[in-house]
Amino acid sequence: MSAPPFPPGFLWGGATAANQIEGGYAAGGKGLSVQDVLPHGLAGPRTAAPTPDNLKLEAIDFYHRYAQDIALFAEMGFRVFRLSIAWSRIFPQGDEAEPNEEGLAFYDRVLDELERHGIEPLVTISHYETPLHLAEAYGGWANRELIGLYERYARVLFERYGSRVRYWLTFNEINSLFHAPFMSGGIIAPPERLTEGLLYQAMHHELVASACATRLARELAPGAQIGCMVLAMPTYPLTPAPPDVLAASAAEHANLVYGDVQVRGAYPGYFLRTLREKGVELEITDEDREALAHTVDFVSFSYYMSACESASPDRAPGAGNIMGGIPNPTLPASEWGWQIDPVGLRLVLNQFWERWGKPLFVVENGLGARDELVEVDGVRTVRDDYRIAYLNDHLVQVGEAIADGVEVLGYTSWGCVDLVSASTAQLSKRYGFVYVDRNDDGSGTFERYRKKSFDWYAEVIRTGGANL
Ligand code: BGP
Repeated sequence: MSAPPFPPGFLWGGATAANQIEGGYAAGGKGLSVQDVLPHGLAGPRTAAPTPDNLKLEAIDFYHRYAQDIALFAEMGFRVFRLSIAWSRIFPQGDEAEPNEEGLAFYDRVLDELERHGIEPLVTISHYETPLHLAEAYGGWANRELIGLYERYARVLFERYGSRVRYWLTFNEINSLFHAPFMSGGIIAPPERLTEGLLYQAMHHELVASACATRLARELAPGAQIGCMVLAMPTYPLTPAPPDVLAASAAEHANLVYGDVQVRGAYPGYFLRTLREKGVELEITDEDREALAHTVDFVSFSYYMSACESASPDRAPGAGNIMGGIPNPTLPASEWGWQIDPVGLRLVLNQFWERWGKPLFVVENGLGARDELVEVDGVRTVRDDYRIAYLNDHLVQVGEAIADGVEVLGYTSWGCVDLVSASTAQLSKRYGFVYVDRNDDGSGTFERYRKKSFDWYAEVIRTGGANL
């Protein structure tokens, strides 16, 4: 057998987001974020104030247990850990003049702990965590003022952590805005104003804000590498009929436009045509155009599934997570209907590399499943062979893409410790190598247990992928 294709400096690790792990929703001066009023995830509705059934309020208590979790990641040999900074810990309302020192100090401690274990941080600046006040008082990202407020927040982060964090992501899954306007963009608008035009304008504001942060990083944190982050979902034509191929290509364009702007610095022609046809006129200032020219250093993405598209007017309704899409009849699916397609990951890596020529980072991938805690020789564990199989098959395809010549910086498996699911807001949809004793009804001890996949992943990292 030939040597595994993963380069020696490959960044193996795991990924999380503040609202899904931290808890401590009101601790240390933290303000509310949109997540604190979303007890049911994507299914909605949002509540007027935090309610006890919202598992994110305590999540898995990483806020108090981060040292224990990071030690477990170190035990697996992680070289990188993806975390997000909760915007409302730093600016509780989002629009204060000065940041909250207690919030900043918390991330100092987390970074200290990572440093102690030689784990590189990968920081998402905004992961579905818009401060609630910015949603309620400003209407979220539909309001141009958020660009300046985000820039102020990013400035504080670069000044405080710029010398110790090399890899930054500006917005998690920036292309989810149309599919989850409130969770993704804090957008609140009366139904008659919640139009496509408004969402395109919000998208533009996020793209400008992302570019402004990149420009700022060049000045304040010259060693920093700034990445965009998109939800990648390759879309295949449902049949080989050219209209279906065209429909699939249009669905892909709707996602690729974000990377096109963040990598190339301007809106592509196909997108301008879409706007014209929809009668949408974006407000784009000269300053916006200048800002957009500040493009990213690398492209990161989440990958869970692929989907199909068809030109047929009676196309089946969407299934799956945020993006929907027609299920692929040739593929198996997870319990939540997410189509399992390891080869799609190789395809997407090649597509992004050929399109943008920037180093790529797989910053989310994994299998959500219901795990059963069992006792083996007096030790509590989960026999999650299904998860091992999923991750193994996907990592094999990452290896294939590297062998194809694609530059891949690293791989962070999603939810390396069990966390609250974004779409269901429950804990029973688990992704981790580490089981957390917490249940959907809020019961549990918060104890951590190593699953079978824990030892498997440690071995993947130790051998540089030779055991795949
Ligand atoms: C992505 C999000 C994550 C995450 C993941 C898994 O869309 O960036 O926050 O949760 O999907 O989704 P879920 O938790 O819904 O299973």
